[in-house]
Amino acid sequence: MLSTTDLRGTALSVAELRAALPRAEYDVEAALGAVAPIVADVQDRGAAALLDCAERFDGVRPERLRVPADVLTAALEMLDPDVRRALEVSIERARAVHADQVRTDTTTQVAPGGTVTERWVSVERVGLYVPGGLAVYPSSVVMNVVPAQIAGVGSLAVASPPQRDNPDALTGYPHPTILAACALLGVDEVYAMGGAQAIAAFAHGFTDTTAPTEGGAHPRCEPVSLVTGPGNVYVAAAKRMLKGLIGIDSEAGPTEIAVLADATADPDHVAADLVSQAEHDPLAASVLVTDSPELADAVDAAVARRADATKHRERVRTALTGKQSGTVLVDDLDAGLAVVDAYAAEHLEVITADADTVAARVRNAGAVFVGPYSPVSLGDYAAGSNHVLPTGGCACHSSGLSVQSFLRGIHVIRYDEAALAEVAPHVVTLAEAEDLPAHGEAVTARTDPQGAPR
Ligand code: HSO
Ligand code: ZN
Repeated sequence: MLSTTDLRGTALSVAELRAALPRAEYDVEAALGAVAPIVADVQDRGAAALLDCAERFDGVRPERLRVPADVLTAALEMLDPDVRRALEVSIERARAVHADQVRTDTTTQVAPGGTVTERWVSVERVGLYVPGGLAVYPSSVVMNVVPAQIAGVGSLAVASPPQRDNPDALTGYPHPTILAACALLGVDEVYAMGGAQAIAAFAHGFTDTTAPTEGGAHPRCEPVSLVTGPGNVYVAAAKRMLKGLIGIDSEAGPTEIAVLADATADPDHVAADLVSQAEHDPLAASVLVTDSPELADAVDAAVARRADATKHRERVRTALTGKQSGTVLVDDLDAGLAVVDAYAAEHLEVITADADTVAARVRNAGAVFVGPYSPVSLGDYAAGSNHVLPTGGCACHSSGLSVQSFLRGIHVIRYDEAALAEVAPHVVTLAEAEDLPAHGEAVTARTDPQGAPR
């Protein structure tokens, strides 16, 4: 079922490896044309445009764009107790891990009387996007909200597409489990808006004419400074388009899993993991990298069995047989490591003898899952790690979502007179080397007021 790329006996450069490996093109650029008028419409017409978009893309016109507080409470009350408990465990573990990411301000004494402090300040207002297309992702509410809250973000809004098939009381609102997850996390600003239009609404803000007036006027959804969260290609295109006006985490593409395995791996477990991520999307990528042709054959047979038996077999099959998925045969684990580093998977599993040592050598991956008992779906829900991760090879330069994503480090510079005088000649020299004498004069005006031009 999985196509095979045989790299045994080859010695390819990183660029050649990248070209040889299975990966789909994910054409965000092509979606820009469709997204531009939507973004412009939301900027022009605000709530009216959001309602029209909902009707057109989600098949339902929400009565209210902002989910009322009593609807959030009702969704939490309706939540299955087992799902509630599972979400609580997920939140608890994510909080434990993300709490350790908090940055402390550092002050470096550069010279006597001269210090540079790095002060960490959270982004003031953020918009978190939670997809709701082929599948709905309450777990993504956890993965976005927890780091933002721990970073100290003061104002936090969530958007997720309105659902046509909700229970009656919730028609036109996001999925009930998403609403319940927001309520559990104490998020009270939730909007029924999805796709590119949601990103545009966050970037530009809008007056919520669907909400009751407060003091004679409709309330505003104020623009945010940063939007995070995964989404489809239109969400990615809107992020690309609005980047600059707002900050973004990344342009997340379809999910990927790579498994680096040797003959010690259980083929059925590897197959289960490859199928698990293929379940997200027909464009999802599942890649096995191994030095064992026997394992590759056994995994392929198990993948075929599991793909036939699983609920979402249509999209699983499409994903597994697409050009983005396949098996890569290598000579040994060193070659395997070169392959997975070149691929830079969103998720990488290492299932080999001495997996810790092998995993420690990995340089490029969004997250690494080590050993036979750390499947990707553990990380999707309840490992404590974040599941919003770089895709499409971006793991060679970017990290997943974390507390850091919601912080800015501000350098605070404080020199006294003597410290400035001591370094002044070097500043003047560099200013002259750049032919920017006024830069030097800003220093000598203080350290040598007689000598400086007036
Ligand atoms: N594997 C997805 C996250 C997810 N899986 C959510 C299930 N629910 C991207 O990392
Ligand atoms: Zn997943």
